[in-house]
Amino acid sequence: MEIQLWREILDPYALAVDELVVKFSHIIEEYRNVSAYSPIELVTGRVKTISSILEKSQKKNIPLDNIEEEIDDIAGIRIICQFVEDIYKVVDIIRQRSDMIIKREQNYIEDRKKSGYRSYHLTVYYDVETLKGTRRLQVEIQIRTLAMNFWATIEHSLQYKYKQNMPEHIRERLTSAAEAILILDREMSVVRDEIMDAQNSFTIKANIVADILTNIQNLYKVANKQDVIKIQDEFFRIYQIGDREELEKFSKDLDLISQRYRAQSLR
Ligand code: 0O2
Repeated sequence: MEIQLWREILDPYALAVDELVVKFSHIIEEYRNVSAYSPIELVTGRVKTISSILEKSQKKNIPLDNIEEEIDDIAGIRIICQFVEDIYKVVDIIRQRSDMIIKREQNYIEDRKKSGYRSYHLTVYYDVETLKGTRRLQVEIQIRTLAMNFWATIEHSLQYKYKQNMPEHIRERLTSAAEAILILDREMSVVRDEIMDAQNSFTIKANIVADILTNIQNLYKVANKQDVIKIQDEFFRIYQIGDREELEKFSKDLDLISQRYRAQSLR
């Protein structure tokens, strides 16, 4: 096939990859903007090289006229997460979107490959707008943890180096490394709960502080200025200690004080 024809075929896939990388990166932004933990750590994308497409079509006996239908990873997105739980969260996020229609799901985490490969694969239909109109393309989204990605990247390079002839001792090493990665992901899942607790605690504390500040601001309108300054100093003292329970107690006491002042001002 002529190079120009390949360009015409691959161009819309490049657009799909660019758009999807922006969209998934924006999800990270949305989480960060509300100080929440993002299930997506990193997003990358690539269009399969011509030689890799030809190699796959030869291996799978796919006629060149059918490559777009039968090779579903011409456009590939890779989403890297910190924890296994995040992968399922990302799958849910994708399921709920209207701009990606899931065609196929392959859960190589539950059902890992003989090689030891683990990852969650989604093949989705995604529309791009071109000069010739709307094109519905297939895109493969691979979702995996940092640890799974580390293993897969190394294994992929070794596969490339040795083709079908990977020495047995290297294959064995890779299998035991895959086992170690599995254990690492499980260990990290335990830490994830701790991180979630810390994040929740952070959000709760931020909300208490916001309530206190609103109350103090309102007190300036109805209470004696010297009294409010004393309350404010006490707040700064407790805030510096950083104890959430103390802050909670202070906030409740302040609610009562505010109610009393409000009642007085209504008399
Ligand atoms: P690339 O672009 O070089 O990574 P199927 O349609 O299921 O019959 P297919 O299309 O090969 O067969 O799908 P599969 O098996 O889900 O693999 C798709 C991609 O997953 C591969 O792309 C790899 O990126 C990744 N993958 C699958 N198995 C392995 C594995 O054992 N080790 C590693 N490192 N990656 C794997 P390609 O086609 O290899 O191309």
